[in-house]
Amino acid sequence: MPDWKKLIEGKIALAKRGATPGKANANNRVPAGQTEVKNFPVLDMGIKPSIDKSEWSLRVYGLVGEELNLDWAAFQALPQITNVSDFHCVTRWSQLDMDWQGVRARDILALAMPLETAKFVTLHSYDGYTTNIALEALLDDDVIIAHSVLGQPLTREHGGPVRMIVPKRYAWKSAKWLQSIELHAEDRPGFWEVRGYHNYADPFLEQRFSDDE
Ligand SMILES: Nc1nc2c(c(=O)[nH]1)N[C@H]1C(S)=C(S)[C@@H](COP(=O)(O)O)O[C@H]1N2
Ligand SMILES: [Mo]
Repeated sequence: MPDWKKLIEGKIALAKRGATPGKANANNRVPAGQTEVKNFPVLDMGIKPSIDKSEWSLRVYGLVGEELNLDWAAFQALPQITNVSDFHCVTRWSQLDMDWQGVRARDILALAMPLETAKFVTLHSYDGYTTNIALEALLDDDVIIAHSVLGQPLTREHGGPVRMIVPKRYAWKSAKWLQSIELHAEDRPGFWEVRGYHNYADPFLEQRFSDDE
């Protein structure tokens, strides 16, 4: 059992610690308060579920016209893309040029035919983690349900078999070990969002905590 209290307090302390001025790179791709890294750190709550592809499925449910249950073969058969984006963790590291490969989230959502009333989403993960986001945000071109990065299938520690990638938000919105996508009419704060993290989480606006603008 991880020491939840310690993990949560430790992560919040990292996110709150003073910014490191002057570290933003020349093209301004590293947001304020972030430092560029190249070693792709691992960050999670310490439970790293092991899910075999033969047992893996992705469910889309809630306010949908047709509930969806994709197994691995069905997921692989969908149009595959590569999207290069930057990854910003609220604990103040950013890694640039991540070449995520997988299926556009909007292609998978379209298969489930979201109802008019569906406005918000909860991403549920195999480790029990949740995070919330507006449905519209998942329809962007760069949002990908990824199975590979840096030329390799996603390792278990980075969320394999499949994780969400939402480049325009801090990385806690990019749920690892993605299990299901639940659509609702109202917004339902997820694991970190109920613990004071910002609901929207734009790294370029430094929306770290709910009391930031
Ligand atoms: N399921 C799940 N997804 C998660 C987390 C988690 O604890 N569980 N942590 C989030 C946080 S805070 C970050 S910074 C990124 C880190 O991804 P990485 O470990 O691949 O670098 O995953 C996000 N997705
Ligand atoms: Mo994070």
